[in-house]
Amino acid sequence: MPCIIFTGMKGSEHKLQEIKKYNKKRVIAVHDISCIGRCSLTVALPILSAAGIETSVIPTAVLSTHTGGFKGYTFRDLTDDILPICEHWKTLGLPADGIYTGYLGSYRQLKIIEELIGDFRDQNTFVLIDPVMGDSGKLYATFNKKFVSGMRKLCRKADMIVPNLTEASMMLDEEYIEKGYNEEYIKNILKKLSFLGPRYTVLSGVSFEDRKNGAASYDREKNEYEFYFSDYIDGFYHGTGDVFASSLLGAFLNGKGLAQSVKIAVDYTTASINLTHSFGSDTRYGVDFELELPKYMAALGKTL
Ligand code: PXL
Repeated sequence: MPCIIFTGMKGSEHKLQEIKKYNKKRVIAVHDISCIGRCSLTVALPILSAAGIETSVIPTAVLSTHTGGFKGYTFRDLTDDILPICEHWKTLGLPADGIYTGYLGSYRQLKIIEELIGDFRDQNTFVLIDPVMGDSGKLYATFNKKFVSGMRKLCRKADMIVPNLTEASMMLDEEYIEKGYNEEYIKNILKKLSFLGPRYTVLSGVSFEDRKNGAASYDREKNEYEFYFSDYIDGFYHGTGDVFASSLLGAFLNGKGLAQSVKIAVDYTTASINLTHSFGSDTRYGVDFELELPKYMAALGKTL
C-alpha cells in the first residue's frame, strides 16, 4: 500500500514539473460564426483547443449557415463591434502568441483588422492570415474584386498566409488554373505570393496527379520549397480550408517546423474528409473532423 502512495506522489510531482515547463499559448481568432455548417470559428476553436491553445475570438459576422450551399441564410455584419472589443481587451493587457484571421464580414473590416494586428502584435506574435475569399475558381457570394485587392494589402501584415489556388490566383491577378500545372508553376506562385509580405506561404489544394492532393509551402528566408500529398477523396467538402489552416497553426505554434506542420495538417484534413466520405455525410455541413482530433493531438505529442 505505501508503495502505491509513493508511486502516486512521484507521478504528481512529475506532472507538476511538466505543468511548470509547459509553454501556454493564446491565439486571437478572427472569423465569422456560421451557426450551421462546420467552418470558421466552429472549426478553429475546437482544433486550436485540441492543440492546447487558449483561443480568444473576434466574430466578424454571424450567419445562420455558411454561404456555400444553403439558400436563404441570414448575415449579421459585426464590423462595428470589433474596435470596441479591441478597446476593452487593451485594458486587460493580455499578450497574444498568435493572431489568426479568416473569413471577414466586410471590406471595412480589412482596415480594422490591420489596426487590430498593430495593437496586439509584439515581437513574439505570429500572424497567420487565411485570405478566405473563394474556391474552385470563384469568389464566395459576399466578396468582390475590391475586397480581393484589400486582402492582398492585408497580407503584408502576415507572417504566414494560407490561400488555396483560387485565392492565390485572385490575389496575383492571374488566371485560375484548375489542373495540369507543374511544380515550376506552383513554385512561381509561392514566390510571387511571398512578395506580398509574409515569410511563410502555404498553398492548399495542390495536385500534380489525379488521385493525390496536398499542399506546397515556401519559406522565403530559407528559400525552401516543400510539397506534401495525400490521397484525393472524391467530392467537394465545405470547411476543409478552415480545418487545414487551423490544424496548421496549431502544429506550428507547438514548435513543429513548416514542413512537419503542413504534413500534420494535410494528414488531419484528409483523415477528416475520409471519415465524412465513409459516413456518407451531407458535405454542406462541413467535415467530420471531431473523431480525428485524438490522432491530431497525438501527432502534436499533446499530453501533459
Ligand atoms: O470556409 C469558408 C467560409 C467561411 N465562412 C463563410 C463561408 C465560407 C465558405 O463558403 O461562406 C460564411
